[in-house]
Amino acid sequence: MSERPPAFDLVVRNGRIATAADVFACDIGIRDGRIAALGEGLAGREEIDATGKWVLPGGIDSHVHISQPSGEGIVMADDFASATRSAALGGNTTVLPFCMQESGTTLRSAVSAYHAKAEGECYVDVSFHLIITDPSESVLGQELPALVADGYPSFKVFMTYEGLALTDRQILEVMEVARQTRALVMVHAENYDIIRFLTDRLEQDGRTAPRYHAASRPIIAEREATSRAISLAELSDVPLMVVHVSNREAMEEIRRAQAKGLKILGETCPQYLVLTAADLDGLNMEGAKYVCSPPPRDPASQEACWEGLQQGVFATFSSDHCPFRYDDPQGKLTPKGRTSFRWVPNGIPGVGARLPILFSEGVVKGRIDINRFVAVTATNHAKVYGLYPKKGTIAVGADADIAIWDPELTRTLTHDALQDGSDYTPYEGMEITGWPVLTMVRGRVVARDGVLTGAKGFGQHVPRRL
Ligand code: DUC
Ligand code: ZN
Ligand code: ZN
Repeated sequence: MSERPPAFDLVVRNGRIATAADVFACDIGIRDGRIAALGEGLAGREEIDATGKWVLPGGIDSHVHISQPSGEGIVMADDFASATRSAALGGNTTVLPFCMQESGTTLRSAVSAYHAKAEGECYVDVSFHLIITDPSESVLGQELPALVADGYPSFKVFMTYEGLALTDRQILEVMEVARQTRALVMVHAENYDIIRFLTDRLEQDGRTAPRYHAASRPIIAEREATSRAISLAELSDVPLMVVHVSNREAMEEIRRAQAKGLKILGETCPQYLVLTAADLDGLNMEGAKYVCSPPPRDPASQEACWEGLQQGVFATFSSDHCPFRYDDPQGKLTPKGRTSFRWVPNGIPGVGARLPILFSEGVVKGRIDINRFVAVTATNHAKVYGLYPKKGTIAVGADADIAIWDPELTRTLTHDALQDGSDYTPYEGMEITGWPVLTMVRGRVVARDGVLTGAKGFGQHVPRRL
């Protein structure tokens, strides 16, 4: 008599599983890239022993920038291969980058261009947001509604930056389309005129070093724009995601809106938990390594961002991965950047470091529990952006997107291990306890023990619906 073949392609055995709600011990049976069973004594053609490890939903990073044009002579450090490679090594199974509309071009052409850049290049799954920089009649009337229907139901608008900032009226027009199409607006909330005014004054005073980037974008500028964006969303009766919140005042604006019953969501990022403006003080141009917006603040702001994560004011914890090389004239050391912080490319890498930092500083140090970790790194991203329950949880029927974590593995964070396209990490030297030792996308192991095992091009685009 022949033996019955194993029921599953792959079984993850003996792990402790955490979702956003529960902790339980069982085996996971995987078939055709999806979770087919949770149970005891499951048998598979292949098996992974997760004894002593956490088995978590793979991380979803819903805020990353990849291959985005960033100004004349500046080149972003990551393409889709290098960014998703680093994402996989850092325990992520899906990332959400942006298709940015460039002035004078259509949104549809931006979407096609980013798909062409990503096609055949990705190690993890990818799903695109849009960035709207020119809300023309045809964008609002035709392109946006069609793109929402095609699976791009979230778009970012900027309240600051030359060539990107929208007026309040334009934001209202975008929000109107979001209401009609049930899409989600994401906002970069900083007051453009405050920043322009302070930047001019600082330059006039000869204060041009990278550290003055932080002085040019004070908390008041973020708080005011956050409050205004929330008012515009309230008027428009739409949900709003305030991304990369850096401090208490902005966080409290969001909390107040939530208490009023408004559907205002918030996001914070590793730089606001573990960096401060003092990191921009480095000698020569070293401070440029930390130039991002909003800038890292102070220890009290870090505490506020932790509180926002602990108390659910922030639904998501993302990297805002926006990488430039440091020692490179097309990166942070662009010749113009030496003349003023105004020209230093704005953004820092973080897609590979996000999860280890939150695990170590959050879970291991007792600031958040494992369920909150899963919620703010995976489940809430899937729910907010329309990927749930296909992604973001461990449940029968979900994609087998899984990260296995060794909660006791202690290592110093170095750029080498992250394998992104940049030449530094702003988190160099942090002592991290708890590392992802295996990342699996749709049942396929894409990273194991710090080694990439996935295939370029295995990552797929995932259309979304809210
Ligand atoms: N905003 C982002 O979301 N990323 C990088 C730069 C910025 O201003
Ligand atoms: Zn932004
Ligand atoms: Zn960003």
